[in-house]
Amino acid sequence: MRRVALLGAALALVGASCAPDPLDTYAAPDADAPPATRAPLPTTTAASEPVGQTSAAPDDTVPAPDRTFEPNGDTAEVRSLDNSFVQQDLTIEAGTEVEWVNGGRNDHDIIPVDPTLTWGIDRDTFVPGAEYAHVFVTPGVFPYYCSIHGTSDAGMIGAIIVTEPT
Ligand SMILES: [Cu+2]
Repeated sequence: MRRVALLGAALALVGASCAPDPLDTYAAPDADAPPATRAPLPTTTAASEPVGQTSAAPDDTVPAPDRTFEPNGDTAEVRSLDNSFVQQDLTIEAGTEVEWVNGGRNDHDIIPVDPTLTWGIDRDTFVPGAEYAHVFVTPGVFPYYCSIHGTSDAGMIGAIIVTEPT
């Protein structure tokens, strides 16, 4: 009988001393911070939705893809010289066709830095005088380079900066 009483007292002590304290200290900081920082996000998403095309919206099993825009008929030219792209950083609206012209005396190539992208042209095809065109339909920054005269971040490099149509 005495043992049972002691055990009961010990359990009561353990329960009383451990449970409340950690909960109090964790609850306070978490309660305030997240709502303040997350509140603006839904507003931005909702505001931009009507502008874009919503063909992919119903499929909720796949992450939302980048927004794409139809070709707009505009073209912009980049000259591939020996050994630089002119102009090096070109800003266009989504839907614009970029046309690279090899205006040099040497072969060049055009390789996107992002290896998952499929546009570009190899040196066997992009000989002096050759042209290569690609329509950029997705807003973003697309760095590229010539692998013969540069690396992904130095030498003969360029970038297409694609903005959302106004
Ligand atoms: Cu080159």
